[in-house]
Amino acid sequence: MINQSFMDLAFEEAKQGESTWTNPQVGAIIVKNNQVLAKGHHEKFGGPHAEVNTLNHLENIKDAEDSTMYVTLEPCSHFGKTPPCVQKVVEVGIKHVVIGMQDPNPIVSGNGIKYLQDHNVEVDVLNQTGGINEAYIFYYQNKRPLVTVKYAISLDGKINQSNHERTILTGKAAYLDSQNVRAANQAIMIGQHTLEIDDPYLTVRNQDLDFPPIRVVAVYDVNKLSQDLNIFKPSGAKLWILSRTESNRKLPDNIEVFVSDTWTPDKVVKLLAKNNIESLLVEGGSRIHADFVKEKLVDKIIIYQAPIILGGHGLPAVYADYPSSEIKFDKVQITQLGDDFKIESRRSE
Ligand code: AOF
Ligand code: ZN
Repeated sequence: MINQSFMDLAFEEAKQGESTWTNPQVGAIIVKNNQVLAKGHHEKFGGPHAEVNTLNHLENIKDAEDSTMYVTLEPCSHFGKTPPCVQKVVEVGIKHVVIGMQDPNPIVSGNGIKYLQDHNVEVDVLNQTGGINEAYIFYYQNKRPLVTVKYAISLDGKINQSNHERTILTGKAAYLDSQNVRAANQAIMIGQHTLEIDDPYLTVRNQDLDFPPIRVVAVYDVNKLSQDLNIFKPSGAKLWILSRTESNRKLPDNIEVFVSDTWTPDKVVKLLAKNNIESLLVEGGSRIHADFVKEKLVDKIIIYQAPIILGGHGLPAVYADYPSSEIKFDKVQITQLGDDFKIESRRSE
């Protein structure tokens, strides 16, 4: 018998994993005679998997015998940073494993289920994500990071008062939310114009992260950037500079330069995919947005809209020099944040 409320509990456990970086959030519950005997989740990148943590939380490991494990993701079958969880599950005598979803990671996908079945463990797969691991799932299904484009606009759809200045449009609640959006992504990217006009740090300031997002800037020539830019201030966050030239000076350890003749969105996304980066937040400006729209590399949008009309010569959020490139979005969510609105939407399938 399968009890959905136990799987819901496992998803709640999974969400407590705060520092899983490119690893998935995973939660597990051990149930016997309709009683929850133990709960656990994957706590930290590189640390024990949820299944093992849960078994470790049992008062007596013998209680696992003939029990049911509810686990949000297919238990792993590979020797990675830790030994395979399926071996442990079989070894302790669990008789039934209820799985939220098959692991999209090809190293495991289906192999964990097969191993369990081959060892006479009953397996059920519910095909539920619990609303977690959006980027993880996307990355393995599409072999590239999930790209979110994020910007703030006025009521007349502009991101600034003029091309040469930064305009702060939204209030404190939107600012705090945007910090959380940064924290939820593994890389944040801007173009050269935004780098020079806005001079951002691109760091997450409202929380202390074990793995802050990698800051990615696309520029023409790394050697022509002012050393006074905030992005060069000492930081625990990595900085990847995508340049057309090599750097002619030694840079601090947190900075890496990648060289190519052009840095099209496709190339950027491939570089990130090669480095196992599952999510990218593109934060401006309007030309880089246009580049991503042109290549249809926008999977999500997050817009903060402020109750102000700017008029004048400000830029639109997507400033394109091509006739049209339509991308449709759905699953629109609108939240009010102070006086501003947050509009969040996923690209239509
Ligand atoms: C996790 N936590 O609770 C489970 C995972 O890098 P490794 O060796 O820790 O392996 C990561 C892979 O293990 C991950 O992509 C997924 O396929 C599988 N399951 N991973 O980090 C967990 N159950
Ligand atoms: Zn595992």
